[in-house]
Amino acid sequence: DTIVVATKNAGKVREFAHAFGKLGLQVVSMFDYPNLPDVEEDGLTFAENARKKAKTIADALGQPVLADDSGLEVAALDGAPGVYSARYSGAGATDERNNAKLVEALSAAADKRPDAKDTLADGARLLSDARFVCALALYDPASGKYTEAEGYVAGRIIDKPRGSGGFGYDPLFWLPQYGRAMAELTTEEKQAISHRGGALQQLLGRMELASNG
Ligand code: ITT
Repeated sequence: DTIVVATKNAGKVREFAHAFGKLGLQVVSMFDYPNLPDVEEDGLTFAENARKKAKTIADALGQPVLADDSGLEVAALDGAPGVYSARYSGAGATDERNNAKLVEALSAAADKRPDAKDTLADGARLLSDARFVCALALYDPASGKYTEAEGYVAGRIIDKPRGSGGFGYDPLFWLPQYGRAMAELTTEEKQAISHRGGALQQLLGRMELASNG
């Protein structure tokens, strides 16, 4: 059996493939459907964007589709980059450029904030509290119904990248309770604590409830 995930993000595909693989489901992503339209992510919330991605692709394919809209909310930046996380560094944004921009934006004002005084053993500065948010939406064109879930994980932004796992802002996302950055976790470990893992767990519960009537 397969599940279609409306994403072109290779990091997300890897995480969904890992999670759904355990359930015996194979993930099909937008890399397998290169001719489908790009969905304009103009929603004001993660949930809105997730619903739009799921519905657009599900209507095009005529089958249920799961979508993920996610991002980073940084306290010292009043919640930015938020829904703009993927495009934070502008046109041609890459994970590297987004990370560089984040450290630059936070370093400038860091000296003035009491929460930016702490350092790790390697000298990295803790620049701000932050959280990852993940909104999942599964849309079934046959019923016209959405199943939705949201997950969060709290951490702190560091000014020097650590680790080579994960994707996106993971090398800059410090998890105080684990003493590691998100990019220093295996896919399995990340799944157990991440915004995406939490949202997926909740979604699976809601899907079971739905299929049980
Ligand atoms: P799709 O819309 O095709 O799924 P995208 O990369 O554009 O791919 P989003 O619009 O949801 O996805 O943007 C999410 C951005 O937030 C992503 O580019 C990352 O930079 C960041 N992000 C989301 N989840 C993350 C995670 O688990 N670890 C690190 N960064 C994450």
